[in-house]
Amino acid sequence: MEKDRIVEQIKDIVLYKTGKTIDEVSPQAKYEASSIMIMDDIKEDWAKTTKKNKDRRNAYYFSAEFLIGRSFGNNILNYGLNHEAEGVAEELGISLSALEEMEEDPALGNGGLGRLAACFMESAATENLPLQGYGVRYSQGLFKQYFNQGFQMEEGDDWTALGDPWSLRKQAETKIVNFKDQKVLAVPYDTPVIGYRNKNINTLRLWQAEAINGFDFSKFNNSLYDDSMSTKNRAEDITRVLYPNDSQKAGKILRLKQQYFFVSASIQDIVSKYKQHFPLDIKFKDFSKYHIFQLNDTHPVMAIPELMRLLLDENFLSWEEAWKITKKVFAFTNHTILQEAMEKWSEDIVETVNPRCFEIIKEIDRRFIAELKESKYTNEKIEELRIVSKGTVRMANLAIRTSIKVNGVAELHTEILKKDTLKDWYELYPSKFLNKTNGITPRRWLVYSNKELSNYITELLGSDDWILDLSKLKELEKYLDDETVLKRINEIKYNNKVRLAKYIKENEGVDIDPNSIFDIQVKRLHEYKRQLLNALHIVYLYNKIKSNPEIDIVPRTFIFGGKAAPGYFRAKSIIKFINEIAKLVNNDPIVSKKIKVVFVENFRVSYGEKIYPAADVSEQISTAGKEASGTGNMKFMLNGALTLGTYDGANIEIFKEAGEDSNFVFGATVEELKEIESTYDPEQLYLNDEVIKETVDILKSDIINDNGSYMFLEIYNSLIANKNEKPDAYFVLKDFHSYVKAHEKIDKEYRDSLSWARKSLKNIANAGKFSSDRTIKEYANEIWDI
Ligand code: BZD
Repeated sequence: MEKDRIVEQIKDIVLYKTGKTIDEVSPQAKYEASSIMIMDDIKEDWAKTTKKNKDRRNAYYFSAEFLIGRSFGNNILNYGLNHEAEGVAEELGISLSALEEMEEDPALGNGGLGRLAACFMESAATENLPLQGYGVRYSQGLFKQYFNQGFQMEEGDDWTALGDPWSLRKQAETKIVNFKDQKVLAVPYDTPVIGYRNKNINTLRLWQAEAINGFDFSKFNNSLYDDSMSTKNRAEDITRVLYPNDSQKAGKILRLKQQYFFVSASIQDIVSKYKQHFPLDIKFKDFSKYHIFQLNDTHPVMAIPELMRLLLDENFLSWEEAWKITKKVFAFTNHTILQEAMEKWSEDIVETVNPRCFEIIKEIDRRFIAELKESKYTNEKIEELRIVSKGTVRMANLAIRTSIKVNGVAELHTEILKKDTLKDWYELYPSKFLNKTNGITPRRWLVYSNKELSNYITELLGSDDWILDLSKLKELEKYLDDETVLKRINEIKYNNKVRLAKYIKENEGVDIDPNSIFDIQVKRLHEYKRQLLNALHIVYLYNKIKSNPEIDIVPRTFIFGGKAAPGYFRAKSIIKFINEIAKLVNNDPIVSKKIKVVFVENFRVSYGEKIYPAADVSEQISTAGKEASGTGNMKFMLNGALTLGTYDGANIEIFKEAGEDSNFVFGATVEELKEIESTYDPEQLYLNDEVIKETVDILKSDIINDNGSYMFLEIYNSLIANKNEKPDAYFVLKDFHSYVKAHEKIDKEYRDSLSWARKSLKNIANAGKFSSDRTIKEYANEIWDI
């Protein structure tokens, strides 16, 4: 029997690794052995896929982040071992979920951009598309967050401390990366990306920096211990940490070194494999037939000069020959319109990282300008488009100039790029621009994380085909008026809420009631995402309940999660503010009967897997025009939450698919904001509006306490700064009343549980568009031609 075979194999691995029998070892050892068993099981399919892909055109996803989440449960599901899994675990003397909890989340990404890369990899493997990932193996992932007196604290995340059974070190394929001031080894670690039930297994290759002559023994023997370690440390520093900024350029030389490190190793890897495979093509005439590189934001853009360098200096092509190839093999995705996130490097930093690449960038720029002058472009326009200007290298310009396609990540976002942010570029290259609305993988975000709902969908549709074709969910609409189905939808949601409540009790120590509305905002902390608006609404409710304890409202639990960049003071202040509100509300004997607030610590992929299935309301409340797409919004929708959202990013497409009447739309549109931008005066709103004043004033009161940090006063000032100062760019007060109204509508509509369930089902049924399978097929057909 399959189960017995697996159990025997795992016991064997345990014995080999520890010299002990299964009942003598820790849960960690059982998890490790089980993972190794899976890696062993898949090895032939993995090798086969690698071999098959060698002869094909491949796409390469170049990304500084792959937020893959835990592998164990997902691999069991995708490889089709899930029917045996519970039974196997039992034979090992442990539960399956206890095994799963042994795994650290590889926190190799900040948020949406990194998680998108992971969803794309899974979808491509599932769709049999040859897509390989290339990135960085950070030894310290994104910091772990905990709270001390409500303040965010950070600690290191040594995610491989107990080993990493999901990657294989490929020592023999090590490369050398040259910087101006040092040379380091790039050692690849390969992780399998297993397609759903198709035996197709692509590869995610992450590079780790190591010293060439790691340790200087002569120095050590002369008791110069610190010195002897320094070369080693300086090399390892390059891949030591993931920069925790998700919306601010890092500007540090080490960051550009990281970027150059991984793209140099990747391009070298790909070029050398090409030469092995086609030894006669010394002019690289067919290189562009076999390769297309997707640049995930500007972080991997140094790949462009690096490819030129390899073709010119190491393979002796002429500039014209090299440029012709380079111009055909890159495509670029933009994820933000926030100016402060746009990467611009000072010339001397680029020069210090790699002088030859800097020279090449300048030459690309020089030729580009000559071309523009030729086409009678004005000096002003040319200045806009230049790659190197005023002492800085603009990475987005280099990417757009070189790429065959440039895409935004939701319809609105792409329109803003074309009409506004990248207007001049769109005029120059209209046919380069296209939209690719983001998506999420339904395997991890529904089948794996919400088994009860997933099984029920299969039961209703009579087959599980929908897992590979999410548009089939549309057929669920025939049950919109079926009371039995609607009741079952509510029951499943309730069960998920019970599970989450238990987990929150264990991990945060807070009691929450599964009968209350679970109203959830989980995402990175940022002013544009407006966690502050959510917080102020809670203050508003608090005041209301205080002045009228008998007030009739449906009990609500407000759940927050998300990390602030350690250097982002305002974002950290907002966390402290929410934690203070939580303390105030939860400790008030009357208020806490109606509302509760909890900010969960260390939100990450594995926490998300427990949270999304339990949400009634999904908070997607960014200032219109600021959130490029959002992907959390899609995870909530697929799990049956109703969206409370602005007309922003992919929310707009969610409303379009599921209908505005199944969701709660509020707030000013991009156009409306544009109109009032120059005259907006929040101070007047504050002074002339009793409700707003009373709500905002809590920041100045002694009801809550910022422990002398002045954080709350600083938030207060930022909210009401008038039009002659620096008025709030995120229009929190502007949207406040509209937001309050939308919440009142939620309160009203939740009382009719069948009608709520119908809206929930409507959302599930119309989530098909947001499968990353759809997105990745669009990339494959319209950009990559694979
Ligand atoms: O990318 C996010 C956007 O903010 C979301 O709207 C969008 O849905 C996702 C996926 O397209 N951007 C990021 O997550 N950006 C970063 O994490 C990041 C990381 C390093 C430097 C700059 C930005």
